[in-house]
Amino acid sequence: MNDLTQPAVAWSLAQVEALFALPFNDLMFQAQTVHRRNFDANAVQLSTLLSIKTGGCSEDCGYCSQSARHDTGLEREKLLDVTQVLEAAKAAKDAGATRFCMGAAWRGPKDKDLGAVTEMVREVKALGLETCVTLGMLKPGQAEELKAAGLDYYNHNLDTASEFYGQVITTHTHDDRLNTLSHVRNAGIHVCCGGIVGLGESRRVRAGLIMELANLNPQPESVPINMLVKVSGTPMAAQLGAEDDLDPLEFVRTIAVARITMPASHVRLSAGRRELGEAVQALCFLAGANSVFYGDRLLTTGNPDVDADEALFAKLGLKGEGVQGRRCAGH
Ligand code: SAM
Ligand code: DTB
Ligand code: SF4
Repeated sequence: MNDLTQPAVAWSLAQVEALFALPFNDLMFQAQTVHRRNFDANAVQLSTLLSIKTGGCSEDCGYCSQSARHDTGLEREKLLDVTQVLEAAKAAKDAGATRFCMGAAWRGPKDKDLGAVTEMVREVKALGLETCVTLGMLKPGQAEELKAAGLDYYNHNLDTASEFYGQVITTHTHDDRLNTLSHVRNAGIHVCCGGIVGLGESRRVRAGLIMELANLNPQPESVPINMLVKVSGTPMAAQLGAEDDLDPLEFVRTIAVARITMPASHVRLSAGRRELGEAVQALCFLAGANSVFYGDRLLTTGNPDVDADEALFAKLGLKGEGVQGRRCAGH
């Protein structure tokens, strides 16, 4: 078997495509080997999400329930108060989450909104949780304000390969995403950056996405991989039929390739986990996924409830834990 796991200066598309093309068992073996070298193989990091500002987003991301341009029946809400956020954060902590992620449906935060979010970050952090926010594109100086409030992670996904980006989103560009990611990095905030699959993209596009993520320097500390949840009223739900659904084993391959190419990153099973079912999730953990969104809701769509996750973790002998589960030193 070819060892494609050696650190590369930069991953080429051909190398990443070669990983995707491996016989399944060889791919799983390589992914599991890389995983065990870097992490406790039975530990899963638990992040809980809260939508702090729902709906009415100016952007046109073709998969998203929260775009003002799509008629998904979602009610637009204003920014939550800090007391509502703290209540949810306490509940997440009591349930065992170690990171609390707050998401806002914005193209980017206005300065007055950022003030309210920094207060949320301070208060959530004071509970002893890691903090993460996802607020869209940042202007110069905004990442520094978030950092000063104690923000640990900023989530901003590349979502899909640059060649496919314009077929899914037209109101901002792939380069805009890279620009925000560099603001986040330069401010000294950890990067949470992943993507979405199941958009009817080819394997080459999936490989391109993983290559672009793996070639971020440094690599993102967290890599959420979302499986499209078809929300009725979105362009993606209108365009894609059941025949376009991503084969679950191809999703597992995507996780394995992310693990091999980003050996020290937490790879997170994100949207669409409920639809994957237990057996596919178990294969994803074997392929090197070691983080999940934990809690009954994501932003606007459902997630396995906490009881179901506890039962699954018990069956698999997995334990929920934070970054202290890492074996090697680093971020
Ligand atoms: N507005 C911010 C942004 O775009 O960065 C943050 C929130 S946005 C909802 C976060 C991520 O959720 C997107 O980048 C996408 O990967 C994922 N996502 C959104 N809608 C989804 C859906 N219907 N199915 C799967 N993933 C989805
Ligand atoms: C990410 O990559 N996935 C999360 C988080 N980052 C913000 C969001 C998933 C959203 C799924 C669709 C919804 O619930 O609206
Ligand atoms: Fe807005 Fe983010 Fe949804 Fe795009 S993915 S429409 S930017 S909330």
